[in-house]
Amino acid sequence: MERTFIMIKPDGVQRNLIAEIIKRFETKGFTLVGLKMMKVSRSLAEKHYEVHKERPFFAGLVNYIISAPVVAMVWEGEGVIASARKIIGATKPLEAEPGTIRGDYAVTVGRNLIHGSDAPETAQTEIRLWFKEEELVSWDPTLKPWLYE
Ligand code: DAT
Ligand code: MG
Repeated sequence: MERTFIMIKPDGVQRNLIAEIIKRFETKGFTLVGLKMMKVSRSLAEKHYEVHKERPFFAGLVNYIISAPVVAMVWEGEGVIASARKIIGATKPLEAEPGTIRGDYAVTVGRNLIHGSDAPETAQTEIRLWFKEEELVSWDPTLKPWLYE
């Protein structure tokens, strides 16, 4: 089963959207295998967004991520990496389709509520960066036969 790293960013926490966001992945049929609320250190934020470190928005992005708590999660399921990206919507919320999280609840790219890994390799790297092995819980949802043939 595939796993992906999802983070509710500080604006999602401050805007009381934690439950609404979690609900979308849960009701879709994905399985929560890791969950923690945390204040992100500058070094973790910089590591997480390392690919963007030469971009002009990097400093603002890091300051935003460390400005208030986040909710870090790992979700599991068939095709969860690409599906979560669709549930999240386009990076620029004004271009995100209605029905997506960013399309429904956000306006600007600098406050786009949520992060989701973009590919299998980044999912693996990000899960390792944010979670210790013992923080991830493998379990067998009783609903599974009703979600998968
Ligand atoms: P995504 O979060 O959809 O994977 P990304 O990986 O391209 O998008 O960028 C990471 C984050 O950086 C994004 O969620 C918000 C911020 N960002 C990206 N492009 C930006 C821009 N042009 N101006 C300001 N912030 C930007
Ligand atoms: Mg990205």
